[in-house]
Amino acid sequence: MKKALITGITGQDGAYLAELLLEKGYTVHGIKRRSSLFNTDRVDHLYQDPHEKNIRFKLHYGDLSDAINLTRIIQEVQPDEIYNLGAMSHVKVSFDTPEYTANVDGLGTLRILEAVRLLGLTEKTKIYQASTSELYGLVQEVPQTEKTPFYPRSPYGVAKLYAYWITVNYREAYNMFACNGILFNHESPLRGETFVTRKITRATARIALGMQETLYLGNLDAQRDWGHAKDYVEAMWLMLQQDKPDDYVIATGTTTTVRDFVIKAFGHVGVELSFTGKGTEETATVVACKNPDYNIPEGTTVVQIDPTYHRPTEVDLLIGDATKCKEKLNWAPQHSLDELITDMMEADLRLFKKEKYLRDGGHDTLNYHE
Ligand code: NDP
Ligand code: GDR
Repeated sequence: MKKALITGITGQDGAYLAELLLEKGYTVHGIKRRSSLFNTDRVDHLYQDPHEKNIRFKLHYGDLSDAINLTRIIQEVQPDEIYNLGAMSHVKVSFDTPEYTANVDGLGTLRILEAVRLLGLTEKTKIYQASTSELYGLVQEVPQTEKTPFYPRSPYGVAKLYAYWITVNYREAYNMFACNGILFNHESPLRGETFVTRKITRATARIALGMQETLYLGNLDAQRDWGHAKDYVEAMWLMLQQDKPDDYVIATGTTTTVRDFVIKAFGHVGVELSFTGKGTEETATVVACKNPDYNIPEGTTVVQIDPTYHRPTEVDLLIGDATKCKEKLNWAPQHSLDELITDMMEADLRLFKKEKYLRDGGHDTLNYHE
């Protein structure tokens, strides 16, 4: 039975990957951070009581900024595969916390590689590094391939650039099985609430249900190659099942603006939008509401721009060419963008219908101060 260690197991990808590996018969170990509130919502359904026999899912307290802790966990677990998914993963927030982001996203990767090397596990342990299309940054070439030059545009992108190259370097210097998956944006109902897709699907559901009036966004012109996280974790696993370590782009090959994502999300609840105005004056108003379950009057402004969400330097256009991955790993995305949006919208509608039901019945919040 293979053993996997996942950093970032409490995040979107960590949760889907843990499910996939358990299905494949792995024992899964994950690193979670100590937090003053529970932070394991996404993997609670996988939890096993540590008092049971033959535990196949185990969480360890740890942090990518703590080399001693990482080394101890790796020594204890002796993993066949490490998936380094842990990161401060929000591009805009990385401008506010650049040093922390460099430490966790950049040096965190070094700590994992160095622990494996010092523990003498280079022959045994394969490593997956969560690299990103943010490495491409300023557009040099479209679509982007494994050979497109990097030009990151945020402290997050720069930290991930270090992580990318240190992974390549350890592979070449110490003959380690270490791979970079250069993953383009991937989303799901488990996506963090402050990433743009989830922010849009949550707000659309809440506006449709009469729980929110306005969705405030930043740059509507940004174009992203959005896939489904469920498909992308499969590609991570495939990379570590090959005879030789390598780096791969994982993408759908189609790109969409943030504005069009908004139009599609509102379309899901039968609401047709019209965008007017330019720059920070741009707004979206309701032209028609065709679903009798939702009652948003024509002419209601539902989207406005808030410059707070603009980034000091932006990545304008991402579109990936995953030909290498298709040819070598026989991988292709299974979900279209419309299917992804349906999945996310349905999940958020369910979530907020439940919240509205509780709120209308006066049972919505637990107030600890009463
Ligand atoms: P999430 O933000 O959902 O999850 C990040 C995970 O990292 C969480 O489990 C988080 O813990 C953990 N983490 C954060 N800081 C630390 C730390 N200091 N030490 C240990 N763990 C930490 O990200 P995703 O699941 O979306 O992404 C997974 C990885 O893939 C990330 O490295 C991301 O940068 C990268 N990536 C993501 C893409 C995407 O579109 N989703 C595309 C390309 C790359 P906690 O739950 O406690 O916050
Ligand atoms: P990104 O994802 O920066 O591509 O990084 P995000 O969803 O945050 O932004 C995508 C694009 O939407 C624009 N945008 C907004 N973004 C957010 N978050 N909030 C807004 O209100 C908003 N309005 C417009 C952004 O400017 C941007 O152009 C994600 C993360 O998962 C990274 O960890 C990962 O490496 C990359 O995807 C690939």
